[in-house]
Amino acid sequence: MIRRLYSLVFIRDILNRKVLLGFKKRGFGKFKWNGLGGKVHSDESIIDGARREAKEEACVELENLKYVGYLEFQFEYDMNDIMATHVFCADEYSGEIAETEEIRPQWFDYDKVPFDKMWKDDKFWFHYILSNKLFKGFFLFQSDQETITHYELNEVDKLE
Ligand code: 8OG
Repeated sequence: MIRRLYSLVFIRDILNRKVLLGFKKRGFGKFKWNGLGGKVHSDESIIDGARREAKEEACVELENLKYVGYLEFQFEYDMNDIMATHVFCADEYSGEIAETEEIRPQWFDYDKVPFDKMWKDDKFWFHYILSNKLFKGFFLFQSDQETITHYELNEVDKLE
């Protein structure tokens, strides 16, 4: 089994109850809204990977990242491969949020998150992001990347 490391970051505007999502213009997850993130490089920590992706995808600098969730994704087309995704929240940033070649960023009200245009699992765990809870999950998708065959999801007290 190969576990590949990924980061996923949600920037929150707690005061105004908004969360920043990016519309992915190309590659894996194309045409979906998602947090910022991607593959962690072999020469960086997961948190540094999360920071680098936020900068590359939406031009923002993040300091205080909170580790809030751990999700594993598996697709039936390759059962040997697990995408081990470390989920972070950030409540402050510097720099100017901007569109890039890969991502069109946009703020969404907490109650207007576009679940019908996101990965199918997101609606199961997104409430944890908005309520400051820690979580762990596993989602097995059919090869179409749209149908969830099996999942496990839990709120946890701590993440290792
Ligand atoms: O580098 P690339 O953009 O391909 O990385 C994939 C990103 O997508 C990475 O941040 C992890 C994230 N991701 C998945 N599956 C899912 C999913 O089901 N839901 C969400 N919200 N993000 C996902 O790979």
